Amino acid sequence: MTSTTARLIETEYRLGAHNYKPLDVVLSRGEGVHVWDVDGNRYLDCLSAYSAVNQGHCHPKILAAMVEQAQKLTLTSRAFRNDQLAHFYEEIAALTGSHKVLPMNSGAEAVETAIKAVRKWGYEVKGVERDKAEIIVCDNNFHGRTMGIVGFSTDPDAREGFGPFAPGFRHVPFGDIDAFRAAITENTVAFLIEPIQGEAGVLIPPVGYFAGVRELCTSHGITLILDEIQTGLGRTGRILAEEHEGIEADVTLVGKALSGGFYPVSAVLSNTEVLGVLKPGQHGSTFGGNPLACAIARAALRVLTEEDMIGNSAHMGERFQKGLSEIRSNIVKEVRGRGLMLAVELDPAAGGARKYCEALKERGILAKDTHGDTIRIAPPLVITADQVDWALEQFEAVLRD
Ligand code: IF1
Repeated sequence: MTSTTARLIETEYRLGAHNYKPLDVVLSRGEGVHVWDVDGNRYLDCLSAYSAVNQGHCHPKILAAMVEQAQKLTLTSRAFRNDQLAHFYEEIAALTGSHKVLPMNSGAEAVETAIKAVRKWGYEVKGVERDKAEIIVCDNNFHGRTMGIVGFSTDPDAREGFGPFAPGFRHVPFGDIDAFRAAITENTVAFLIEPIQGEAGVLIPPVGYFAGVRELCTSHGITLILDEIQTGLGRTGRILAEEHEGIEADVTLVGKALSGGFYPVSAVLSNTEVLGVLKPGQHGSTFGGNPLACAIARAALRVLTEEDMIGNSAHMGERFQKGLSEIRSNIVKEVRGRGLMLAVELDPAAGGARKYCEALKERGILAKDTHGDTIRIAPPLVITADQVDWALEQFEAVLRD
């Protein structure tokens, strides 16, 4: 480790809150699937900032759109209109088949917005008794870090010491249709769920689970909210992960790659009924829907489709997953995923995934462990076959017997 890296790490440690324990790599440049540290070492990024850089680092067309808009108009507040918002609405609605859009900034803000809207919908449209609305969520969910959201987390690290929390949430095991059916009451207004649980370790539900969930939500008048903030926008090889399940959510949440990693942009996408309950003055955000965010998001969505990153995600994901599954290793318990949302779960006897991520860093791969024994793998969707094959060589070298 050079003195530059050591000095920057020491300063971070001394002055920064310790709410993260990053790998000891100090990055200074990114381009496509690669990032470089301050010492000039190149890495293949297998995290993509938790799927916020699906389009690859510093995509030139998104950068150009950002620079062009930043020189014209960056923020007006929603007290006035701007010439980017309507175009953003049109383009994201067309791409996702949505009828109403509410733009926010962080993913958590989109989640909180959906919770507010669906509760209001429950009282005003469904007729649930005031302050009795219930939202069903899954064990091991991850939807963000705000008070409302960690209040229904089941992860002790995410919620210990932050109480008291808001009521109105019921928990069911992910993938268990009988448990979901049993949790429904007359006060249930929504089911908030990730199509694939990312932070929990890339957990994929049983075949038919979401078809059953969709049917129960429809028959009981329950709003199905799919949190596609991590799974959406090409990550799983489709524009939205719900396509793998052959269903349509009532409300879809997107964020992260909605800006290609250039700017915090998120959005609540819904049918007309749910977002239709919000009237002027009942919800808002200083930066939500600003012209710079909209211009960046428009470019980020355009390159996803123009450069067929979604098709590449499906093809390279299959190649990557097949290669990982063929590694002969006595510490690999399971390889799972869809598209380029992959995970390698190690046997607990291996001593935890972190040290394998450290070993991968030494071989030029940046990957992140989750929940102790799982290495998550999510490179930018622009990865090529040669880069996948090179990455597989590194994973094989680190994981093989
Ligand atoms: C951190 C995790 C991933 C998300 C889903 C909403 C949000 C996220 C499915 C909130 C955000 C981020 C948060 C970031 C690390 C990362 C993460 F490890 F925390 F859990 F991706 F899995 N829904 N996930 O994944 O979006 O408000 O952050 O924009 O907190 O360290 P946000």
